[in-house]
Amino acid sequence: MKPSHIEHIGIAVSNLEEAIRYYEDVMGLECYAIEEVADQKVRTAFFMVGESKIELLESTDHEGPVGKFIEKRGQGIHHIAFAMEDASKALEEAEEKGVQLIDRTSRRGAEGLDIGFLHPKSTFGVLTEFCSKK
Ligand code: CMX
Repeated sequence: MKPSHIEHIGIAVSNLEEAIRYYEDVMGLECYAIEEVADQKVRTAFFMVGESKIELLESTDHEGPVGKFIEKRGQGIHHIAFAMEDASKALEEAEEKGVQLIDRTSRRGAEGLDIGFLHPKSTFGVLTEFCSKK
């Protein structure tokens, strides 16, 4: 298992529109998609930076993962997502190496990608996502 690149960095924000304005006006990036991911209880906005992306995450439910994160820790970097050949297989391999998983198999995430998470308790405090296009 080896990631090809950082697919995206997820950033938890309280107000998606305000954060989009910052990335557009100050950073000069273009928001190319806004998408609600009901399953994850978030609204997302995407910006390309080279071959990686910034994914802004606004919670749609204070009991959802991003709602709870902001309540406990405030806005900020929420997760790092690595592009893998096959997210399900990568999850399986990580588990074999003793990593605690959040998802045992991949599920459908934003942009139609297959995604799955490793638990931050097992990854030095960084919520880690695997993504693949399959
Ligand atoms: N990064 C690092 N640590 C985190 C974290 C994060 N994003 N989210 C929670 N934690 C830590 C908490 O600080 C807490 O630590 P302590 O026990 O030391 O206080 C611990 O994990 C448990 O946190 P919690 O608030 O009780 O939350 P839960 O255990 O209910 O859930 C987690 C935590 C990571 C399992 C859950 O957020 C999850 O399943 N995340 C994966 C899905 C997700 O985040 N989806 C949103 C993004 C979707 C997308 O990209 O489209």
